[in-house]
Amino acid sequence: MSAPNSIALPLPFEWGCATSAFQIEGAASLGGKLPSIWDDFCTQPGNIKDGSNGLTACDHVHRMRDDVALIADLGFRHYRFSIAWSRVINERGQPNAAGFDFYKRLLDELARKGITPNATLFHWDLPSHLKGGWLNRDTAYRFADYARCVARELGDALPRVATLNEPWCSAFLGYDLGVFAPGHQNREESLAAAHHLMLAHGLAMQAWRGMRDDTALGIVLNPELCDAASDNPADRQAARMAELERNDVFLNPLFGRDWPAEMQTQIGSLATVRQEGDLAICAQPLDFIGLNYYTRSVARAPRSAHEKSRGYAFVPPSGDALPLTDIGWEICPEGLGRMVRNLTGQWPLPPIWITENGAADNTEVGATGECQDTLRLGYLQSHLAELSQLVQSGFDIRGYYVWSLMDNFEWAHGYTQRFGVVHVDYATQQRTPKASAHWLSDLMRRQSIDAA
Ligand code: PNW
Repeated sequence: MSAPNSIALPLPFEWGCATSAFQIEGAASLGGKLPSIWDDFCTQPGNIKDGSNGLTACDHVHRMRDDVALIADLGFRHYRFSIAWSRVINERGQPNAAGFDFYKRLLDELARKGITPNATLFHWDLPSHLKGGWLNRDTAYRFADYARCVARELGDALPRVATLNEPWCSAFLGYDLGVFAPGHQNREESLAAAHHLMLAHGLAMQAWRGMRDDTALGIVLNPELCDAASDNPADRQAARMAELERNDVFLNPLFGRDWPAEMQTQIGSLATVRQEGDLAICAQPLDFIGLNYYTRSVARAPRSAHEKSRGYAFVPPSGDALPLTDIGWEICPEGLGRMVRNLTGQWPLPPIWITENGAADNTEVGATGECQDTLRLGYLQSHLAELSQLVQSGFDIRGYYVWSLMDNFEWAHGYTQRFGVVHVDYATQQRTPKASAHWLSDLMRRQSIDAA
């Protein structure tokens, strides 16, 4: 299998793979690690499809050296991971040395293998002891304290840091749809959480820059590309509302713009949630923006009261319009291009990294010991072809990280969905690179040869 000629990216282009702490680490109470809201959420029956949790996950904390060796062997030169806030900060807000020690060893190991780290401070695993979670403004200030601590303890080894991963998921899946921790279903709460998350982002940027000025700082979003279910004006307005919620609520504050009026009217308590000067805090200059792209969505006009509170409802993909991955998401490579064009047309984005892209393909390891994940392979090929077109037409995209290095805890889906280019047998913790991993290795090797 060789790389198709349609994929050609100019160097220096960052090829990487991505993971997040809760999804792979395990060791949930080792060395004073405290619970997060995802630990709590997993204990409530019905929240996680297979009733599982993150207590062991991929046991990455104990297998870190081997996992880093695997990343290096596959030829990835960049690794995106997240730091578990509740591993490194204790209840009194002081650094937990044992927790930091794990990340110091990870960073040493990455450096030894010539892999550049790309760290995210918050990938949804909020420490449980922070009262009120993202509904409490104080959490934003605690996040800045945490950022300051990471800058002090690990900053020397971190060239690039993202504050938040996909704050839309934390706010809206967590506080409105209730499918993510903490599992609330309250529209006003989700908007308050969104504001506090962006405030936390801005405060953390300020806190980090107060400690050092040699780190590239940014944020990772998962912008929406939403098509209307029909040409009917009510459906078209619904698609617009979905994009406002997912894009404008997060991108506007980053560039000092207020929320769109349609979103402001959805939260009666806005005046008490937002304080004078908040917008200026959110709008810290960004060195980069990370964009995660998996699929497009389709919206229709709202019917139920809850749908009306948000102004839209999603139409679940049927597979008729576009083929689906195993998790049921449409495969829509041209959507990556449309999304990047939409965003760059509306906001003055800094350089872009595609910080996640990938597919659920639940193919198991076969009798021959190989994992032929052809669905994922096709998905990656079509999306990388789209990406190289974008780069060739001048969009400033500097890197691509596949989600994910290895199969892991897929949130509310538990271990039922496999996103890894490396297969994990959870009974033995054995790692087996899939066909997609071999193909990516080959592509990365050829790209570096071509550019030499
Ligand atoms: C992202 N949605 O999650 C996350 O950053 C990863 O942790 C996750 O494993 C990956 O994508 C695959 O799901 C999302 O429902 C989860 O729109 C759900 C949605 C979007 C992103």
